[in-house]
Amino acid sequence: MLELHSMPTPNGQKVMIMLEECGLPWKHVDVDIRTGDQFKAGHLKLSPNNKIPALVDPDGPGGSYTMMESGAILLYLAGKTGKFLPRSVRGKYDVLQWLMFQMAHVGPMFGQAGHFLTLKKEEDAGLKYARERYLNEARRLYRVLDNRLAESRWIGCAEYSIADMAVYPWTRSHPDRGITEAEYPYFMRWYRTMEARPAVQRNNAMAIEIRERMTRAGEAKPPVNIYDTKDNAARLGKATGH
Ligand SMILES: N[C@@H](CCC(=O)N[C@@H](CS)C(=O)NCC(=O)O)C(=O)O
Repeated sequence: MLELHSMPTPNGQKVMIMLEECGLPWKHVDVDIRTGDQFKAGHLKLSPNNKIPALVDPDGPGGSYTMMESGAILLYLAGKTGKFLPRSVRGKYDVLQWLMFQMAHVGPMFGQAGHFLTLKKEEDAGLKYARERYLNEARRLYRVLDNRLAESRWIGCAEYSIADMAVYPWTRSHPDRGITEAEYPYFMRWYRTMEARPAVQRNNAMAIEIRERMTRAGEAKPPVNIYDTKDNAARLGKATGH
């Protein structure tokens, strides 16, 4: 059975949606990044960059196969099942462009916007600059998505694909970024279509369940601040003997 070593953050959820869409048997192995599970030796073997998600396929190419990087995992599952990545050369490269767009822009920029906007710190000029920079960039990226969805029913191409699955979980916080039906109507139409999909609904319900289970399991453990980059570098160094 496929194992997803993860936590239901947007990067974890995009793989959960794909696994559900493909109807593959899989299980979630909880990796709580709030209590430092990503720095454990067992997880670092699967994901040397100390991040979730990681996938273990016991029935992979040449035997058991492990993977990090959510975009690569989506491509792997699309290759394994022959689903959600068009066979036509044009369609395939259309989807790849938009998958890369998600990985290079939507994920990192929305992530930074979320970080700075929710940072509990007295606002100074530096924090104001960071908040404005990433919020503006997030809203610009929503504009790119809205423009794309004005001309294409789905993000990657004319069919539902891994590009849609990659973008959706990142956009669940769109109300907090001031994204409205009036200003982003094509994005909102797509978003509703995504939410009507049974696999997406199963993901959303599982994400709550898994997060609650992980919160209960982590209650007694000391927290790790994933934004403390100095501490995180030291943890990685210690875990890998450097
Ligand atoms: N590009 C990576 C990003 C993965 C990533 O940033 N994961 C975050 C959670 S969404 C994480 O594991 N953070 C833990 C840490 O930074 O220690 C992917 O798409 O898989």
